[in-house]
Formats: sequence, structure tokens, C-alpha cells
Amino acid sequence: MSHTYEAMWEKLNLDLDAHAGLLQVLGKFYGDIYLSQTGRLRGMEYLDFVLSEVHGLRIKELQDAKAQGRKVIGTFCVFVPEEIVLAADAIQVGLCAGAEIGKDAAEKILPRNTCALIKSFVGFKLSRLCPYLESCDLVVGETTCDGKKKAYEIFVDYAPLYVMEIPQMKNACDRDLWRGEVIRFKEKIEELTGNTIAAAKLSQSIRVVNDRRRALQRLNRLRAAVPAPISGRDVLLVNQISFYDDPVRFTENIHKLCDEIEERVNAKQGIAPEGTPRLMLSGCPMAVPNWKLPFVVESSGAVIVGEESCIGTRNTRDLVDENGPSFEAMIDALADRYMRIDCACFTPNAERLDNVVSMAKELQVNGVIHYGLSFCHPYAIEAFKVDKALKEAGVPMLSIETDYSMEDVEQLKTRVEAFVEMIR
Ligand code: BJ8
Repeated sequence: MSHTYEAMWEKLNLDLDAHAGLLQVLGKFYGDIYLSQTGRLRGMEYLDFVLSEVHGLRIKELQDAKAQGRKVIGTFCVFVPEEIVLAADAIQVGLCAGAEIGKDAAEKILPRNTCALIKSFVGFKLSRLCPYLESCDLVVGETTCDGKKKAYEIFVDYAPLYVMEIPQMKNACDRDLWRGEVIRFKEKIEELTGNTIAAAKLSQSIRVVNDRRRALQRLNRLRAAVPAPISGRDVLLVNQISFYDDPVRFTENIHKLCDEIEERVNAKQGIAPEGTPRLMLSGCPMAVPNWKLPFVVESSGAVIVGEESCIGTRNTRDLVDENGPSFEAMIDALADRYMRIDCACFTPNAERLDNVVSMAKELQVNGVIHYGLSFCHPYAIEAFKVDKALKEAGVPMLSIETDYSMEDVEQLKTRVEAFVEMIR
């Protein structure tokens, strides 16, 4: 990334030396994992460009928007309803939390046995490394897992934070609680932006976010073809970028990418030959630049054809009903759609088991890799039930727990290769 942006980073009070180091590592990592692939689709150039400008052009856009009075809202979870943020003419960005770089700083205030995602967002803040975090007028946390919930109590001393309460169960009273939280969030965003959210604006933003989900659904349908027309790595990148790119521009570009994939599918061309073992990932989200496991899997003779994850179908599967005739009906539709998210933080969480099994069948996978970040109890414990459900459906599963360090790459490779060999 060019040095054109240095003045902007300085103004954001980034630690310029450490930040330069981060960009260098990111560039090298991206080259090795992404640009080294052969037979990539032309449409991926847009994603390469957006990623290459991740701390440049997009941050400049956010700064320009802020100069015009718009607010930037950062999030860590797919429960935060972007529709509300957009309807108040603010911008929502998913905060990455996928790198190890601020770990040492984070471990000074968090226990070492905290999941890497939590350490990452705390570490980024303490080390002044993330221009997104530093651009935020508000960061929205949520009461999902205990680790995040308690880390926010510390994080609030470092960033403007607001926490949404996410219920733990899905009974009628939980849905009522959640609807109340959607309203409370709307009021907070209205207060922050000074904009009252009108029904027409909310209806429009529901369409914008649904359109992005529809584009990602189209991508997921197309990539399910045999042979797989696009690598799992590339689809992961598309999903990751969906969290911070402008939603309308992103949607347009993903449809263009899909048009190209459609041609490939019609010509029966694949990124990997027919017969390559097809795998699905399931579990914890993979935030930028956490590309380790997909890289290991796809360099072990398999292709990833689906992600049952918040950076995957858990975030795109359900649309918000667009036919709400009134503001209240739209709030109901939002509450209902978000309550369908099957995060392992819910108990019980039977929908997730059903979703994993039906996805595995629809995608005709040969196996599933369950991915848990070390010290993530909700997903680690739920892996047992996922395994059982998949076994009953005749689909083999490999459970992997790891973090963001590269130390275990060889060990992971050995385990993944053995699994691929077994299912071949
Ligand atoms: S809806 S998956 S984005 S909470 S990996 S921090 S759960 S200890 S990220 Fe998530 Fe929302 Fe759920 Fe999705 Fe905790 Fe586990 Fe760490 Fe996690």
C-alpha cells in the first residue's frame, strides 16, 4: 500500500512503525495465499484491489464521510442490525480481529487462555494498529460468549462502546427481549447521528442489506457446482470483505463475479479437477487476515465448497421480510430474522445441527472440518453434537482447534492431509 496515506494514519494516531510492519506481513501473506493461486477468476481483481486498499482507500472514504457529518459504527458480531445503522445514514464496518499482532499487549490485561479473536480486537486497540477501530464513533459489542462479554467491560475504557444484549435461548420471552434491544439500538443510533429513522429509510436499508445477502447466496449456489468453480479461499475473502466494503458497490461487483462463475459452470470448468475431495468448514468465524486453515486445506488436495460460519452462510442464509407495511412491522421483521442466527452461544442450538447436516448434503461434501478457536467453549463443546449429527448422516468430520499463530501449520497439514486421504 502506498505511503500516500501516512498523513491520514498519523491523524488517526496509529503507531506508524508497527502499522508499517503489519502491512508488510499482510502483503506477503496475501501474496503467498491468494495471488499464488492459478486459474483465478477475473472478477477477483476487484477483491484484490479492495484488500490492497484495506487501510488506504476505504479508510479515506470513511474519513471523507465523517467530514460530511456521517458516523462510523464498528461491530464484532453478525447480530448487530446493519439495517438500522444504514437507515440513520451511518456506516457500519465489521472490525477484523483476525491477526495475532497485538497479542502481547492484549495479554497484559486479558488472561492468556482467551480466544484469539478477543485478544486480537483488544490488542489492535492497545497497539493502535487498526484504522477502522480508530475511525469508529461507536463500537458495538454484544453479550454472546462470556469471553467477549467480560472483555467489553475492560474495552470500554479504551473505546466508545455500546453493548447489545443477545438472549441465550429462543423462547417467546427471549424474542421480546431481543426486539426491545433492537429498539434500544435504534434509539442509540438516532441519538449518535442526530437522525430520526423514518419508515421509508428503514425499508430502503432492509433492501440494501438483503441485496448483499442475495448476491452472496447466488455466489454460494454457484460455487456448489461440480467441479467447484472457485476456491474456498476466494469465497472466504469475498465474505470477509462484505463486512467493510460499501454494500451497494460490493453487491454490484459480486454479481459481476457471479456472472463469470456462471460461464465457468456452464463450461464445466473447475478451479480443481472433478473428483477433488469437497470439504465444508463449520464453526467459528474467520476474520481478516485469518486465512490459515483454508490455505492448509486447499494445499492438502481438497477444495472448500461451503462455510457454515458467521463469515459464511450463517450471515447470509436468512433475509429480512421486505413486506412490512409499517415501521413496527419492519422492526418485528428485523427481530425475527436476527433471532434465526444459530450461534453456538444459544442453548439449545438444534437449528445449527440441522443446518450443518442439510448444507453438507446439498453441497455434496465428502467431509466437514469443524473449526474452533482455542479457548472458544461454545463451539468446542458444540462440536460433539455436530460430529454426532454428521455421523448419523454419514458425513465424516475432523475437529480442529487452533489460533492465529503459524506455529502449528505443519501439524495441521498432517492432520488435514490424513483426513483428505481417508475421505478420498
Ligand atoms: S453470532 S459466532 S460473530 S458471537 S470465537 S469471541 S464465540 S470465544 S465470534 Fe461470533 Fe456473533 Fe456468534 Fe457469530 Fe467468543 Fe468463540 Fe471467541 Fe467468538
